[in-house]
Amino acid sequence: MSMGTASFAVMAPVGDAWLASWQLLRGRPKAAPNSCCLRQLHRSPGLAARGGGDADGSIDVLPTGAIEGMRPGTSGLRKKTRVWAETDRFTLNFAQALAVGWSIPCGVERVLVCGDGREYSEEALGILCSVLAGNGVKELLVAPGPTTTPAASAAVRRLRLDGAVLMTASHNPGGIDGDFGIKFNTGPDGAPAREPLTEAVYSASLGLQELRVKPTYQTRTIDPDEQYVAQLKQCFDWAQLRRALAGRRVLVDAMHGAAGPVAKRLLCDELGANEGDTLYRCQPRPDFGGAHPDPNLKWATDLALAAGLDGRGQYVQSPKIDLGCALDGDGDRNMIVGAGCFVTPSDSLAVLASRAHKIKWFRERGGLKALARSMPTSQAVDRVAAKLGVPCFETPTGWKYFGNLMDAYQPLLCGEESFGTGADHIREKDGLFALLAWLSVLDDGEQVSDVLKKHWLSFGRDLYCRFDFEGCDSVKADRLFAHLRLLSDDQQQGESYSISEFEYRDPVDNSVSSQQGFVLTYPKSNERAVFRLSGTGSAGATVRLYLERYIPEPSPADIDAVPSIVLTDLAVRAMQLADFATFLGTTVPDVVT
Ligand code: G16
Repeated sequence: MSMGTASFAVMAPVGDAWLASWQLLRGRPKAAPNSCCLRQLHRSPGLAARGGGDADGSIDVLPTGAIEGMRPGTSGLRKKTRVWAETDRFTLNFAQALAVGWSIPCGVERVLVCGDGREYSEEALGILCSVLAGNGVKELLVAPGPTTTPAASAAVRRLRLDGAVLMTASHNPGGIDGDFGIKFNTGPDGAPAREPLTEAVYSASLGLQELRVKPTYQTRTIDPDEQYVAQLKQCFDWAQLRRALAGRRVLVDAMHGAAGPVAKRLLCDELGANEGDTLYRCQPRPDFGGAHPDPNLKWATDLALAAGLDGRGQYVQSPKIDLGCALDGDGDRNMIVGAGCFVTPSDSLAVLASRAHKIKWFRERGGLKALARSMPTSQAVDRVAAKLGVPCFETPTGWKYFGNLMDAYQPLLCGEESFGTGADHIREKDGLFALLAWLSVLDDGEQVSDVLKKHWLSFGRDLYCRFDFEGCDSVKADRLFAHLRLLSDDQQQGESYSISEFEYRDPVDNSVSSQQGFVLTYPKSNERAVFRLSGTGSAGATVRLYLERYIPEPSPADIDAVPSIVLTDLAVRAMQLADFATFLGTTVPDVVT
């Protein structure tokens, strides 16, 4: 990723190799560059500038054809890095489809292009900038280094940009054998593109006939982290945070993702925490140090152990920290742990909601106006909403569904079981926001485990966990969901369960999103299981099974229960009903969180 700081440098910061490759293509050979752009272009049979281009001759118009497989998933298009880097014209085509689907020629003029710094980002940055410029983007803004998704959203909003293109596959592993992705956010709201736009990009990818590429273009370097820190200063009381940090052992694991530098800036430079004690894996690396940058008990094992926990969240040793937070590759996900306890993302949301009055962003704006969670997230937050007398919305999985609610109900707090927490201060989930929110709601000397216990005793406990079945055959996974659809159509009166497919009507714009997973409910035992196909994988299918049991008046044993253990019987019933053994050939999950 670029380290340039000059304003309006001629050429993108990664532009030398790119320029050289284009010069080669245009018959002006320079030293042979070893760039992926060059590889992509030279492997394209018959791909040569048609000549003509735009009126001043600075844009090359090149023939191309459709490439399959460019439908964005839950959050952008994610593929194996090798697909982006080695498939003929893949990145070029997607960049062009993005430009066409987004109608860049009609007013998308100022665009931020940045990312989490994973492998292939430099090459992709060059390609994206040249295609965006070739399609009419007038001002290309780039970041001085790896950038988190929340910082990009903050920058778009505060600088009133027309959008951002983010090079990230979020929590997916990086490296040449890992994943790369591109997502895009609209401006000036800074929100992830909604379905109509992602579908427009997909259909543009299917009809593509030409690439419009500007081999020389200008970029301006801005610092999204500066915008982000300024935004967080509006959300939190800095003096309160300094006190909370000073009295606790806090550890942040950025998993070698983009959040490390901004975590240091916030916690150490701004709030006075000691760097050596507070920061772990906070230097960004293109391959995340070979680790899987997914903040959960399976992958953030060192942080869990520092909190005294094993990979199932069971107490195994004396804790060395009072509060810990792991962040994913692009810094939007978070996992919170306390001394000897793991906080499920669903409980984290519910606790923050019940103590929102302690957080400046909500307190100074008249208190929470609404809460929201994705459908598979536990219903713990619904109980807080009922007590506060505010609406609680249940959306499909995907942060983009919160955008309209954030505009309509301010201030709003929302979250997802997939380690996402956030508010209407930006339009992305925000890992460091979650950490600062936890620091704000803890009373002096209060431990995270005390907070959880008090919460459960007052609202009841939603025991909750998720089973993931990874690398499934897509055809078999589709059959499993067809079977669930049949079950939901055919169910008989009087059965002890009900099963239905989730559909969402956006209360603000009335748009409908169908086929968003199946909900299996056992009303008598206050249990729920949700089946859903992941939308963030890059190969095969991942089937998710979400399990929840509500205990209105938890006993001491319920308070101490480890959800992944006590929900086993519910998991067995749900897997039997859906017939995992036949359709997936297994009932043993790959990951339990
Ligand atoms: C993305 C979205 C989240 C969503 C998650 C679901 O997360 O931004 O809003 O909850 O995907 O993932 P899946 O479809 O695999 O269950 P991220 O952090 O990967 O961008």
